[in-house]
Amino acid sequence: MSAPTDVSHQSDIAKMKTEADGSFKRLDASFRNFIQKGGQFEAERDRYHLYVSYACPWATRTLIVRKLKGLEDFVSVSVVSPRMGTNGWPFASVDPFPGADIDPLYNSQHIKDLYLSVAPNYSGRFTVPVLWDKKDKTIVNNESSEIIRIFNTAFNHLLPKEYAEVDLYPDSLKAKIDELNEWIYPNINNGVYRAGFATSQEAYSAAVKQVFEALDKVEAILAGDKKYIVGDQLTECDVRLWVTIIRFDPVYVGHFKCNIRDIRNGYPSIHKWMKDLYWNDPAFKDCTNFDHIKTHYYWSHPSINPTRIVPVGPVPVIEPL
Ligand SMILES: N[C@@H](CCC(=O)N[C@@H](CS)C(=O)NCC(=O)O)C(=O)O
Repeated sequence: MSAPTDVSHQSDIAKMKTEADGSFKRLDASFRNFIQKGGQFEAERDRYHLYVSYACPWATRTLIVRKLKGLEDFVSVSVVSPRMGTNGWPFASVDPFPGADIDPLYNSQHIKDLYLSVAPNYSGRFTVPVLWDKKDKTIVNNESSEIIRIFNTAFNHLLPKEYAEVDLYPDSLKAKIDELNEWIYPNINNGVYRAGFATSQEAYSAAVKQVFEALDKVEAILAGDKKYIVGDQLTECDVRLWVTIIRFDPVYVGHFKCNIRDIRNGYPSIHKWMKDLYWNDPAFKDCTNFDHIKTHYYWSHPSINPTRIVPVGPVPVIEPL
């Protein structure tokens, strides 16, 4: 038997390289199929499985939308351990962290096993979320922005009216949502990573400036007690931004050096919007696990935090309303 191929350059975040100027570039996701009528992947009850980490903002987007759309019986979920090591994300069978699951389908040890079972020559990173098809035993999609669009519409004909009617990307607001996604993603969602993973002062300084300029813009949008970012209803824009904002004070301020201001003291309107969603909508609170969030970042990036010490604060991790 030949020795297994070494994929540690894909699974070990400590081996990840930045660009020549020290900046971090995120690779595009590889599996981009949709669930749709007449296609390979039809909407069916209990056919799909979602592999997530509570720590990961991209995965948490999909968890929140699954709950907002009442898809619990259609899409089952497994949560990995937050301690992402040299083999990437482990299941509880390898690292029984509280709140982590074993892989109920194949008893995989790591997320990478699923990718390699589908595509033995896969050359990308072994990321979560993964939307998995239990019938064809393959990956449907591993790009959260597309998975939330799938969840928004693909199962509507099978859902009770109250859930079918939830529309996070309504026709009337599409143009505005697209416009906001276009700058919120690079400057805030991915901006904090560009600051945190930078390996040169210049790349870091440029990224952190963009993060705070974009937060200033969001603060202006939410000023005057506005409940939602676009129009007067919850949209995917709220979900996509919220997963980054909820991690900001506990993680990004310290670990990713995004410390010009924090949310609780520096952005009153964003802070209120964030707390409203957390305390008033169970889809947000129930999909948030601060222990997984803090442990993941401070433990999993030894090049940024070699001692792996997880800071105690902020206390409380989220303030009351
Ligand atoms: N484009 C992907 C990005 C997902 C992503 O980067 N996930 C991170 C966790 S926050 C991951 O799994 N990283 C593992 C690695 O890079 O080794 C999405 O939005 O779904």
